[in-house]
Formats: sequence, structure tokens, C-alpha cells
Amino acid sequence: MSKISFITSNPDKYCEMKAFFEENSLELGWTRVSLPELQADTLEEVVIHSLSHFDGDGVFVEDAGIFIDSLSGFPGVYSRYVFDTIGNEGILKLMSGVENRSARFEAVVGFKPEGGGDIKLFKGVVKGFVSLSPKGGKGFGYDPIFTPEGFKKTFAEDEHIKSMVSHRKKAAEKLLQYLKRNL
Ligand code: ITT
Repeated sequence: MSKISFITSNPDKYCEMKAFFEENSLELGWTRVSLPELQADTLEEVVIHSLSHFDGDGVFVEDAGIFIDSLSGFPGVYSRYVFDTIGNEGILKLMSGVENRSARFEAVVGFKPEGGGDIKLFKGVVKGFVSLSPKGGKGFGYDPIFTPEGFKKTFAEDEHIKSMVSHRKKAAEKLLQYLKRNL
């Protein structure tokens, strides 16, 4: 199998994905470029649009976001823009006094198979809650304000928990199963 490459501008996303590949004795290349941010309704649309900019194959992109129930799924596909503008403090302000803290992270991986063929999509979801304050230092993105269901610590407080149950881990597992079956 030639080396699969992850197209992303985000080092945190690459490092997490690389660790999942290494656990499966696979190398993961990094195509570090900024992807055009399409304003679309779903992560799947964003992923397909991003991949359409690349001629090569054996590559994948991944789009992720946090969907907050009491905000009707906001910021969802706009997670990057919202993080870069109002950030975690802004999200917590929007949720001030809100009792329903439930939320989920979603990740969609889009893989362009080697030698051509349709784009394959793999989705991972983790349910949890938005904490009342950021915990665990600066962390990656929304990690300091997200506590996964069944745990008491935010993703930023416990990276080990994140590596076991995250949306990215679940999408990566599906991608890795596909790669093992097909390559
Ligand atoms: P690429 O599109 O170049 O891959 P990006 O930073 O734009 O990188 P996404 O669109 O997938 O990545 O993610 C949107 C934002 O959501 C991202 O910038 C983070 O702030 C946040 N995010 C994504 N995955 C996350 C995770 O696992 N934990 C915390 N925040 C995350």
C-alpha cells in the first residue's frame, strides 16, 4: 500500500489521526494546505467540495464540528469561523443560564481511493455536554468546554479519553477498516 495522506491545515487534527494510524502500524502523510471553507449545510458537502480541489488519490480530508442542541445545532459546519471569532468564551456566553448543555462532536472523513473510484465517506459522532467553564488549559478548539457522555473531564483535561471515544477516532476506525479490506 502506498502512503495515505491527510490533507489538512490543522496540526491538532493531523496528530490525532496519525496516532490512530500508528496504532494500526500504518504511516500517515501530511499534505499541509488550507482548504477552501465552503459554507454548506452538512459536513459531507464540505468534505466532497474540499476533495474536488485535489487531483491526486490515496488522500483524505476530514471536516469536524460541534453541534449544540440548545442552539439548534450551532455552530455545526461553521465551527471554525465561530471558534476564530467568538471562541469558547463566546459560546459559553451564548449558553449562560441554559440548562440543557447537551452537544455532540461530529467528524466526516472523505477518502479518494487510489486508482480512482467514488469518494468514500466515514462519519464519527461523540455525544456529551458543554461545561459551565473552560477546563484543561488552552487545549485544541472546543476541547476545553466539551465533556463526553459517561465521563467527568473535558477532552482538554484528559487526552487519553479523547483518543478512545472521540468523533475523529470513530471516523478513523471506519476509514482504517475500509483500508484494511480494500488495499
Ligand atoms: P482543515 O479544514 O484544514 O482540516 P480546520 O481547522 O478548518 O482544518 P475543521 O473545519 O474540521 O478544521 O474544524 C472546525 C473547527 O472545529 C476547528 O478549527 C476547531 O476549532 C474545531 N474542532 C475540530 N475538531 C475538533 C476537536 O477534535 N476538538 C475540538 N475542537 C475541534
